[in-house]
Amino acid sequence: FLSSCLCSGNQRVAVKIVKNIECFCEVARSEIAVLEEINGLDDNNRFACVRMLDWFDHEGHICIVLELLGLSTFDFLRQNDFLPFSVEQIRHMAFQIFRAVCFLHRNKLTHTDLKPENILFVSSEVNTEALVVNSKICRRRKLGNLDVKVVDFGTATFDHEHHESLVSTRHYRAPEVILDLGWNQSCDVWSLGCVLMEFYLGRTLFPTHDSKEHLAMMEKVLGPIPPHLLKQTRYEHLNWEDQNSSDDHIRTHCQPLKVDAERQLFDLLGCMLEYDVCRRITLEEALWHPFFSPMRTMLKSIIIYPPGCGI
Ligand SMILES: *[C@@H]1O[C@H](CO)[C@@H](O)[C@H](O)[C@H]1NC(C)=O
Ligand SMILES: CC(=O)N[C@H]1CO[C@H](CO)[C@@H](O)[C@@H]1O
Repeated sequence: FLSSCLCSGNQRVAVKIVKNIECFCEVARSEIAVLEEINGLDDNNRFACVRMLDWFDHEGHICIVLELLGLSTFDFLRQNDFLPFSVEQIRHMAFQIFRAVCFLHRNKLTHTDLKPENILFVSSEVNTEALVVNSKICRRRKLGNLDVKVVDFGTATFDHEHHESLVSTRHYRAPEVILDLGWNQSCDVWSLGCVLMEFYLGRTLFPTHDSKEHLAMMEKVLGPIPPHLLKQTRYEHLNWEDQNSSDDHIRTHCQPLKVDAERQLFDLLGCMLEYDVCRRITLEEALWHPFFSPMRTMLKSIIIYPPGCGI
């Protein structure tokens, strides 16, 4: 439950008020610990993770005071009739998100719940522009500032902590989580692959609420799941052909990735949506992918950056 208020000093902040129920309090306490740790490691605010300003207990409700941010990327897409973001916009947002999450990974954390709802614009100032789509004029809301931040660290998990077997919101859940093979930082990479696809398509890549259908959709879009991964699970064979209604749903909603259009973006997405975690790209590697060359060139003209998430 999130609300904003006017606090002393006239600084507008966001206050996350947590229901006075034990399981929610536990998540909130965990979020506070994570935010204290990662904010403390980033004194100069170089990485796009939300800043916690304070926290307190109000009659048993834990309240977390956070910097006030703008709309989530999900709400923006929704208010914009699900018109996709341009590749340039995706590049700009992805670079910030990847640096932020790579920073978490370097510090032995996995976010586990990356999705458009948890990526917020820093400012929601919008202009409206008119553009012609299919010879009709439509109005598109256009953001003045594409800077984003990652929020919601309630389920972020340190390497040494217990790893819940089921993590992530359905559409962004990695195959190793669905197949119960264990997970680490790579599950964030998968989720971010789905998020970028959603930015590109304007709609979710895998629109489903069922694990088996979810795996079938992955196969439709990305090709067959390697048998050695399935062998370790209760999903012995994925024989989708004898499925009925679900098959139509998959056919209408999932098309194989078209690689030609935006070659570098899709090459990067292919490396992120890799079934086998041993072969999946890490975010540190992803930041050096040619897709981000324009961002690096821009930065290099200002300062020489060390390799890794520091770029
Ligand atoms: C995650 O697990 C896979 C498979 O065990 C391993 O190859 C990879 O290096 C791990 N990634 C991290 C960041 O620990
Ligand atoms: C014959 C057959 O496979 N029927 C299935 C059709 O789909 C529904 C819903 O997914 C299943 O419950 C049936 O068993």
